[in-house]
Amino acid sequence: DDHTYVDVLAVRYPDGSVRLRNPNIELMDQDILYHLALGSGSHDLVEMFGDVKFVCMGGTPKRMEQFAYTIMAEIGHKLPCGTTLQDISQFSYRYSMYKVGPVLSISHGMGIPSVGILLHEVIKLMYHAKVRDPVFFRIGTCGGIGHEGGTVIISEEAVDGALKNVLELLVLGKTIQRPAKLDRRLARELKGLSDPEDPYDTVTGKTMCTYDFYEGQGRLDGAFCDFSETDKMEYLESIHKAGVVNIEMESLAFAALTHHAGIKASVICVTLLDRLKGDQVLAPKEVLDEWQQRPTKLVCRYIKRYLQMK
Ligand code: R2B
Ligand code: URA
Repeated sequence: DDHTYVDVLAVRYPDGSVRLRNPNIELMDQDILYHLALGSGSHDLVEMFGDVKFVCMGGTPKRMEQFAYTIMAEIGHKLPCGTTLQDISQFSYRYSMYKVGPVLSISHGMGIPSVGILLHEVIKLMYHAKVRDPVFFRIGTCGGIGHEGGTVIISEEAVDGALKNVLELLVLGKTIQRPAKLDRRLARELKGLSDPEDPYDTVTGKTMCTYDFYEGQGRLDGAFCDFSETDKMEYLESIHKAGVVNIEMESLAFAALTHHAGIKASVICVTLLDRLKGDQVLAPKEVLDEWQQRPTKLVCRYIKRYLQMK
């Protein structure tokens, strides 16, 4: 609902399938999606991916494999007898990708460059496979700003380290800007699916996206630090006042590139700590593992609802 009618027309075909804002692709006799180990010449992408409806991304291959198994159980998807889930992109040695019926589960690595490369190829994959109206989710981790560890945060929009709501990219030596907008309605719908009985909060707000985990997020505990604890706290308090509820490292590219492609998208992260209280991730591994299931639960609920409505 953030798109104007004209905007949507420019980036979608009338049937809802993804149109590329790049005239070069349809002129090529094949398109190699190098980092996915797939290609339009070597694979029947319509046959393999034509039924995709949801694309879920998260940082690590292990978590996205787990997500694939979780969504498989939740939607009651059965694999052909005697087969197991396969990492479709295993021979890229870069990203992992699993397909469970209408759901793709893909790892995106850490940071804007990594998720950016993946989004170029996944958006092209949607185009080649003639997928209609796909919905993209990022399920991830973050640092909370005024929210304790274990809180689920749904992003309303993404901002950079200077609170700008745009992704800046250097193209041919010039900086271009793309608005980092997320689908507000989708964010509200996800918030509406949170269970009041959950023993943790689910909140919405602005997400800050940085190019670094340490200095870029105002941490005092990196290998380098040229600012004081007072400087750090002033900065964190100021972004808190500006409505920032969490910090992570991919939302800006995720929001900007999906928006540019006319694809509905949402970012749902769990906080690993409250950055107003510290820098180090201290929670034990078992606790961190349980927390990381929380954004997954919300997305599973959304997907299940959607499939039941059909
Ligand atoms: C959250 O966690 C990672 C850094 O630890 C990064 O990918 C992010 O956005
Ligand atoms: N991921 C981040 O980017 N920052 C944090 O503080 C925790 C996880």
